[in-house]
Amino acid sequence: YHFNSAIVREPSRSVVDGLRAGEHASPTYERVKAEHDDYIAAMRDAGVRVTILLALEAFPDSIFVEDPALVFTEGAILLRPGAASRMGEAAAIAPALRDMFDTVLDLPGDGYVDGGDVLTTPQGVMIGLSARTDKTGAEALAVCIDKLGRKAKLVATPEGVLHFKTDCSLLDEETVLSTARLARSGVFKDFKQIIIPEGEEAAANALRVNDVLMVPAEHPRTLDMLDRLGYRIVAMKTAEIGRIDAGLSCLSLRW
Ligand code: CIR
Repeated sequence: YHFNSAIVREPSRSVVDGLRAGEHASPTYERVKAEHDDYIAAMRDAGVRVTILLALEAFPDSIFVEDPALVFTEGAILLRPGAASRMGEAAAIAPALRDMFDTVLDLPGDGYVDGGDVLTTPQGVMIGLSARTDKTGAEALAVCIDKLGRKAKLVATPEGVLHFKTDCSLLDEETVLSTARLARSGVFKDFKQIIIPEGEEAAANALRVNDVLMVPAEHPRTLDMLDRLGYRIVAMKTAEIGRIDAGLSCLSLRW
């Protein structure tokens, strides 16, 4: 969670057509843009150098740069997003990554992985199998991660949850924030676990960046709980991006 650098992408006007699993009404471009501007400002306040890529009208979900690639200080990996409308986002972000990283690996084979399914921890990298990330893709990714000198392990995402990280985030070296439904699987048995209050599951996608913890602003009990635990909280509005199933981690690639 110590980061110097991040990549974000400006929302496109087409963001109103972003994918969503439920029946949510569309977000407005203006309100998404406002949430995105606040996010960039919060990242900079946290000491991160932010590179802003241009909007891509052809890809409504391309603001969620976390999904088509995975980055570490050691190098980047171009993924293959599991939603048909998002597959081209990997090629679109490739030139920026090749500019910024000496090593850029391509996910080999024909499997799928969304970066939202990948949780990097000091103990290793967890790859959640989901409707977007299949076993072929996850196994190929584990090989790439190994090449970059890290260890990866495949884990399960709860049924009906978009991404592994929809339901969890890393708070510090040894602590995760998790929904009860994900923690029940035992996946975090080697961590200290902080469980999200019932009904605030969407708060699980928080984002620790250096000294601060960005937390979705719409979840008062979670904010209060984390504040009491001593984290330096920055409450971030996520209601608009939430309409298209996104949270705070989705909006950047960090290293
Ligand atoms: C999608 O369904 O792909 C987007 N509407 C939301 C992606 C959220 N990304 C993430 O959690 N990493």
